[in-house]
Amino acid sequence: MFNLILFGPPGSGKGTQSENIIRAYQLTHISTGDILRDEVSRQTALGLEARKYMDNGRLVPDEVVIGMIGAKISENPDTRGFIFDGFPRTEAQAVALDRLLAGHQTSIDLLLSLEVPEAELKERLLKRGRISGRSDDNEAVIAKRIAEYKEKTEAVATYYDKQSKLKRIQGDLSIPETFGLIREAVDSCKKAV
Ligand code: B4P
Repeated sequence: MFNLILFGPPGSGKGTQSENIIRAYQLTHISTGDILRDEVSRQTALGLEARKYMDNGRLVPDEVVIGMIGAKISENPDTRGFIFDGFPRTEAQAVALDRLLAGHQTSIDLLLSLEVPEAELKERLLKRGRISGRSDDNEAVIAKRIAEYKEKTEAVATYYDKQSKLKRIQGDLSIPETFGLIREAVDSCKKAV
């Protein structure tokens, strides 16, 4: 199995580049943002709870998100590997993910960190907000999401850097150009090819 984390601040292109990676490497995509938005749109109990956090730019509590991930990993025993998009977002989530994967005799191979300047992040998310109407893509919530990222999520990169699994990727190029850099990084990690 080849297991990849796509990491970065809100709007750095995790969802966008995940689509390219899945096509190229046939990995199973697990996006906590997509799962949570699906729960919200179906108005499940979990969704109604999660919405309170998402609409305020805050992270959904660790225990909720970790439970969702454990179920998804168990549902895909024969996969070539997973791409984790938007997870882990706290050090506690990273520790839980390592433990969950160890329970399936596998582990994270690579964390790709998409690096994008803050002004560009804000511009992208405001633009998406105008087109998609996503309720968390407005100026006040975007600022909170970026602050939350700095306070709680950045530490995840350090956690995997200590395991020599971190690779930084320039994320403010065009979508194909950034994907070219991702391909180079994944292909140099021999298990993926
Ligand atoms: P996510 O769904 O993960 O969303 P995101 O971080 O905002 O966006 P992403 O980085 O995927 O950006 P995208 O490709 O779409 O999280 C949403 C919320 O869910 C969080 O705030 C949190 O509340 C909750 N949540 C999710 N996971 C959680 C977890 N593990 N724990 C707790 N809470 C969790 O790109 C954005 C825009 O930029 C798009 O419009 C795209 O077209 C554009 N773009 C992308 N690449 C570009 C490029 N190279 N050039 C120009 N534009 C580009």
